Amino acid sequence: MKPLADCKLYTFLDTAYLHGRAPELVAQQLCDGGSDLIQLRAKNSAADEIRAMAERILPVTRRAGVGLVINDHLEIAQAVGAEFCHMGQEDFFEAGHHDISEIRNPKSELRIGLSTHAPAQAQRALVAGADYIAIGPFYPTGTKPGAKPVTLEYVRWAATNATVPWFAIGGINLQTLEAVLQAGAKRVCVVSAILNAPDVVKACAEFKSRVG
Ligand code: TZP
Ligand code: MG
Repeated sequence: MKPLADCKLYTFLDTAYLHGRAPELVAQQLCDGGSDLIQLRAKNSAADEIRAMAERILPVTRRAGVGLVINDHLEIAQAVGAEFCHMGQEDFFEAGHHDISEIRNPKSELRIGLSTHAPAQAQRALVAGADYIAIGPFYPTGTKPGAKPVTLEYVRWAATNATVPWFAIGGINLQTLEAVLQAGAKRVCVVSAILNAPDVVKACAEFKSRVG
């Protein structure tokens, strides 16, 4: 896969939006549309189902040179050989961790991303040694109902202060994208605007052409 700093479009295989489609098929469409990273996010699936899905997706992402991120499940990410695991504030800091070295197997190449919702959370994620951070949500989103949107001021803060690659997330669609880019984002996460589009490859490619 390309260096993380060059990864601009981070898309998702969120099982809530699959509507019966095979995960490896959608993974192929996300790759064909130009995703640089793909996260497997399966909030309502059991660990063995998530592992089985990851094993079906990984050959697709590998062939395309796209990094696979496993949400929440560190052991699965490590076991299947995914490139990344993504964790929220509650999975990491609120679970009592302070430094990524506490959870990373020193023999593994697994990289860790952390969600952040405010500059103070970003600062502690950077100190903890996160390989990347996600910042947001910027707009209300059905993908994470109840998450309170933050202002674009947070993008401006990250543009000046973040020392690892950072991705803007939350309610980003082809209409809201411009404001996020204008505020200084260079990398974005897009979930529903791509997975709910009539043509996933085309939607993905549209975002890719806008973020470079
Ligand atoms: N974390 C913050 S917002 C969000 C996550 C996982 C969901 C983003 O989904 P969408 O559909 O792109 O708004
Ligand atoms: Mg989580």
